[in-house]
Amino acid sequence: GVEASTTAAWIERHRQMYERARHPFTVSIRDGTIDLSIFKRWLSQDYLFVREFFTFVASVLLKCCKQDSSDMEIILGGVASLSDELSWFKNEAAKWGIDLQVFHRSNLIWSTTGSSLSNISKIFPTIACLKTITDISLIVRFLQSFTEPEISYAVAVTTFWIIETVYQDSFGFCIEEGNKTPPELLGTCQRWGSAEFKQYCQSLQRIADRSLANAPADAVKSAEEAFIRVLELEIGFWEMSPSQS
Ligand code: HMH
Repeated sequence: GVEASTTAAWIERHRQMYERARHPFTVSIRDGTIDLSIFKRWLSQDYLFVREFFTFVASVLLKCCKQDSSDMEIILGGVASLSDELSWFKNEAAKWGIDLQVFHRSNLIWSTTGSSLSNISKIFPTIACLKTITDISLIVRFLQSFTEPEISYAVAVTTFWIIETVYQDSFGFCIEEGNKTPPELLGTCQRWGSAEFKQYCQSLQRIADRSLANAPADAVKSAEEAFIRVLELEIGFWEMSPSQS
């Protein structure tokens, strides 16, 4: 039947913030003024993010199995697309001459030892690297809190939907009519801006709306808070890649 979309209403209610998530960084890709060194930095940061994002997506899959296995195919499709994304990052990094391992090793030590910043800086004196890792840990820790079993499927899947949608919206804009996106960045924009990725995001949105329609009021409230927090964190993530060098 035709039901009002809760998530569409949230986009309207928080439109200003939603639009800010289409950040000057991606706008600078679209208008062709992007500094390639900044693009490369974003690429290594996002690679780290995606590695951590797996844990979150796995937890959504687990909640889905327990609650509503009819969504299984869509969520599994998300896992498959992430797996594809990791290989894509490795290829892309090689193309740009980026050493992903440096970032990855630093991140590993950071997350497994929970060391203090001063300890880490003794091991990895590269400030840029350090900053990246602390910034990423904000969004990663936020996502980790959603893997707890007490967090309902409705809240987790809504969070999943908005995370994917921010990228879909931002990179989709870079390949819309009138773009001056540099040809060497079109592949990146296609990855999240394609019609296929858009359909996947729309499937996630339908799942989120249906789950929210059946969720208790406090879960709906938590999901809206998570929605806002994701937008803030995504904006923060783009801020790591300033549009001006
Ligand atoms: C920070 N948000 C961030 N990275 C991504 N790759 C996505 C969303 C979409 O998968």
